This record gives sequence, structure tokens and C-alpha cells, in this order.
Amino acid sequence: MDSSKDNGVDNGAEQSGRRGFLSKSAALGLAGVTLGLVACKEEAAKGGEAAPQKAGASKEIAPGQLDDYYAFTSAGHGGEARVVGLPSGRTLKRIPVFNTDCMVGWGVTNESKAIMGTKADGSLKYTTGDTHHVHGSYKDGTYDGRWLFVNDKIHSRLARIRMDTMECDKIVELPNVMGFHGLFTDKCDPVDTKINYTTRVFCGGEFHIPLPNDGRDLDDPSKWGTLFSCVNAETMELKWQCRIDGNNDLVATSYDGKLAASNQYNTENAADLNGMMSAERDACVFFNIERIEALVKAGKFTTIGGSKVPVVDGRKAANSDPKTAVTCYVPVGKNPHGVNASPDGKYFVCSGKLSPTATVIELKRVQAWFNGELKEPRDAVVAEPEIGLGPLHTAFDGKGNAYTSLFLDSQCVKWNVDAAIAQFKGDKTAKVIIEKMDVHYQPGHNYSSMGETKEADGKYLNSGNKFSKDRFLPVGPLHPETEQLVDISGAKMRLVADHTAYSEPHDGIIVRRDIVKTRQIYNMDDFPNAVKPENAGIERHGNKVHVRLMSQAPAYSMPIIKVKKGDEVTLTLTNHDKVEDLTHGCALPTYNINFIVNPQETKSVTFKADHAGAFWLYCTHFCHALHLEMRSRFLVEA
Ligand code: K7E
Ligand code: CUA
Ligand code: CA
Repeated sequence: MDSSKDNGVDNGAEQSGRRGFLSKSAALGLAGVTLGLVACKEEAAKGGEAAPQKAGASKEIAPGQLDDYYAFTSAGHGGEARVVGLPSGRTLKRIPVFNTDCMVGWGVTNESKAIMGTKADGSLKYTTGDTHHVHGSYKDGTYDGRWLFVNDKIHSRLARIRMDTMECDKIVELPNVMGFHGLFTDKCDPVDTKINYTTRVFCGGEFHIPLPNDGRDLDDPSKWGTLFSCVNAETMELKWQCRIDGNNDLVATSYDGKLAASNQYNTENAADLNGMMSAERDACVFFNIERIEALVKAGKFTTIGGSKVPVVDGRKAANSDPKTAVTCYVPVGKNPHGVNASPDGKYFVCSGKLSPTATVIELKRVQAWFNGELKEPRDAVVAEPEIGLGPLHTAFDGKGNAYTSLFLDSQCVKWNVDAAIAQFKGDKTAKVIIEKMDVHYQPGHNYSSMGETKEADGKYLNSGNKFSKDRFLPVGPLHPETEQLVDISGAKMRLVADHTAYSEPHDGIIVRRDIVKTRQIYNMDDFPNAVKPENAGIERHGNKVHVRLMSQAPAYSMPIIKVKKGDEVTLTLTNHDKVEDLTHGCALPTYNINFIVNPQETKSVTFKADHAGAFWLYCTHFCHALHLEMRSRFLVEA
């Protein structure tokens, strides 16, 4: 097939961009990659008539019915997280995290700014973010419904979201890390098995930088390095970091709390594309958590620049003796992408990306290497099946099957882990590949219902596709991306629905709805600055004015608020309504203020009253038949 002829004008830029990537890969001898792309274009051509198979009645969510699952997903470079109901695909909520959100006032209120971080002048330190991975906190090997954690790849920040309110409550910036990509929560303490819940979050640094990154070594990337970071889930403070050879991409953790791992596509420590693709195999680096923490306790660490975070040496030269090593580098297929833990707790699967294989690593054997009982790290590999082109991420059904996204083939491949292990041992009759299903198009992450817990239930798989091309009405140059929902409960995979995603789908988790327990009404006393009848009103100290306001439908507590031009005004608003879902807004024209207060919640803003006039402070959130009348005169005297 001549690939030039389907370089249509409608998506020419995208196609030619991909061809650019391709020709480089092809030049490096990856002929198979080219074939994969052609196959995907054929799919694109016939995609219009490839109607989804009819959904079974049991999969339809009628009006008024509730979904069975929550999906918590990242939103890519939009910087937020999302909550989607499955199987309906209805968007339930967008949780602002690293982005600003004018509807709820994230990035506008003093409280949200304090979480996001500010500069000396009170403005936000960052307003951009790039979220890729959302993972929940665990107890007993499954989600406990307490927290979600999400990364910001741009500014290397980790955020925590409370699952009861589904709001971000803490953000920490990782020192000496650039390109914080993969993250995973731990599921147990490596030593104290009574702590069978999440207390740590592991964060992989993808990009090499000078350490510290203060202007030194700019012209010598060979001196740069990457760190693997451990954050205390409760306090959100850094516990330790581990310097490694190569880089971190995605992260997985074992169920017993002893091991964490990161796939490495740049074992070459290279600073350019060709260099990063020069080695025949790369690695999955395992971290021995107990040993790292013992070194930290014994004071056997260094620090980098002004950071006080203990840094343990996980580079190969310092870790050649298995009995004392803190890291183990297991060779895997070329430029691997995702690393995922199987729900039986036995294996990690690393996808090849530039190799058409998945590498299955047995954790027992990695542990054996650390105990000096396994000769080579490579002996921890128990299977390496050929599964298709451009494998990225793997999900599980809890029945022994793995589902890997194939970016170049535009497919999801279902394969059996035990069969792959048997084949690796020499069983030529082992049937590894069970089924390949086309997805539309070019999948990145996939994830299954409860698939990253011991309660993997094998009901649904979500395929987060990077391109939708012809699947939806066009909306300008950027098509919406596709989240495809696949029913994996039967013998055959069945496409149930196409859902849109803006933009762009990365990782997510699918959580049974009974695990999530939200609260609808805040406790007013949780807010130290709550406004109550006894302290409501205006208080002035020089040119600092504190306006303490209450809301109760359909009115604010003060019909007139008068300040002077030049005043620094802090406006604090407490919503005294106690009725579920009775939220009020608060907008102030020309002062760039807008936020909401939920029942019994308090929020505040601080601004300079730098221009005189009459401004209607009004309620933006429909709350009452007299919602439009819910407004006060905010008067600034010249
Ligand atoms: Cu594959 Cu950033 Cu998880 Cu996206 S990464 S796809
Ligand atoms: Cu209060 Cu609308
Ligand atoms: Ca490589």
C-alpha cells in the first residue's frame, strides 16, 4: 500500500508528522513499525462504517439509573482530573488540580492558591499542568476510597485529591526532578505488615537534568541524572529520593510493599532520540524499599543542592552486590513503555513499545536476586511473548488474561499470562494470543474495572485512544479523542461505546461505586475562617478591610458593602445553607473574582480595590427562584 496516497488534506499535518517519526524508526531497521501504520490507515478508511456492536440491554444506563463504576481519569495537558460514570460515559465532575477553573474558583480563592503555591506577590506560581496518571490509596490490596494521587509532568508536582469531596487538598513539588511521569501508591509497608494500606507514593523522574539544576554542567548531559522519589501519602512531604542510571517512565508497586519498579526507555542515558534508541534492550529498574529506607535511617545518603531530602545511590556501580543492592535492573524489550502489576500479585508486565513484545517479570525472582539466590537480573524474566506492534500499557481481568494496548496496530490484544510463561519454557502448543480487537485509533493507556487491585472483576476495559479521526463530528483542527468502552466479561471482547475525551486521554482507574463514599455537606467548623453571625460584617485596620459575608438563599448577609479605593480587601464568604446541593456563587464584576461555596463551606479572596464605582456582587450559581435577585452592592469610594 502506498502510504503517500492517503495523506489526505483533512489530516495531512498529523499524518506527515507521524511519517516523520516513522521514517526515523524505519531507518533504524524497525520495518515492522511501518507495516503497523499502514494497517492503522486502512482501519481509518473503513472506520466510518465500522458501527459499534449493539450494546446489550444490561449495559445501557437508562435515564435516572446510576452507573456501576466511577472512572477517575487524568486529563493530560489540561491539568485537571475527571470523574466519569461507567458504563454510561457521563462526565460527573471535572476536578481542577494544576489548572485554574473559573466555575469553582480554583486558582481564584485564597484557599486554592495556598494549595497550588504562590509567588511572593500572591499570584500563582504555575497555572499550567500535565496530568497523566491517577492512582487511588489502598487497603488490603484494594481501593479504600480515601485519596487519589495525580502527577504534573510539566512542573514535577504530585497532587492529592480527597475522594469524599473530590477536591484537591495538597500539592508538593519534587526537588531536583524534571518530567515527573509515572506514579504509584504503595499497598503495604515493606516491614510492618499491620500497615496494610497506602502510606507512600512513588514518583518517577523521566528527564535527565544537572543535579542540582543551577546552571552547572549545561554542556555535558553525561553528568546529568534522574531520581525516583518517595512521598509520604499522609503529610505529602518527601521521604527520600533514589538516584539511578537511565530514567524512570511509569511506576508499579508490589502488593507486599517490598518492591516498586519503573520501566526505563533511556538506559543509554542519552540526550537525543537516536541515542535513546541505540541499545537493543532497555530495563525495568526495581527498588528495594526496605533497604533504601534502612540506608536513610542509617544516614547513608547525600543531599542535592539546597534540598534536604535524603538521596540514596541506586546507580549500578554502587549496587553490584545483590545482598546490599537497593536497585535491580531487569533487561526488557527496547524502549519499553508501561509497567503494570498483575492482580494476583505475582508479575509485572513491561510493554516493549519499539519491540513487539511484552516482558513478564516474576516478583519472587526479583526478590530472589536481592537475596543472592538468582544469578542474573535477566533470570527474573519468565515470559516475553510477541503480541503486536507498539505495545504500551497492560490491563488485567483477574482471570489470568492481560490486555495490552497496541499503539501502532490500533488494537487491543488479549493474551494469557500462564500460556506466555509456558511458551517461554518451550511449550510450542501454548496459545498465548486469545484475541485482537481494533480500537479507533492508536490507543495509549487502557485500564480495566478494579484491574489494579486484588478485586479485578473482568467486566470492563477502557481504551484511551489518541486519535478519533472519523468517529465524531469534527470540531475544528483538533478532533476530540476517543475513550472506548469494551465489555470483557464474555469469551470475546465487545465494543460497547465510544465516549469523547477532551483532551487527551491518559491513565485512569475504574472503581466500583460502593467503594466511593462522598460527603454532601461540609462541617462549618472545619473552616477556621468561617463567617458566623457573631463575626459577620466589615472590619477595618488601616487600609486593610475584611468583609465577612454569609449566604443563605436567596440573599447575602449584607446588601451594601462599602470600601475605599486603594483598600486591600479580603472577602470571606460562608454558605449557611444546609440543604444538599444548595451551592451559591460569588462574582464581582471588573475585579476578576468568581467562585462557589457549597453548603456550610467557607472561601475567601483578597484583592486591591483599585478602581472606584458601584459593582453588583452577584450569585452565579442557580440556587433559588430569586437567584437573579441574589446580589449586593459593592461600592468603592473614590
Ligand atoms: Cu502512556 Cu504519560 Cu501513562 Cu499517557 S503515558 S498514554
Ligand atoms: Cu445563590 Cu444563586
Ligand atoms: Ca532505549
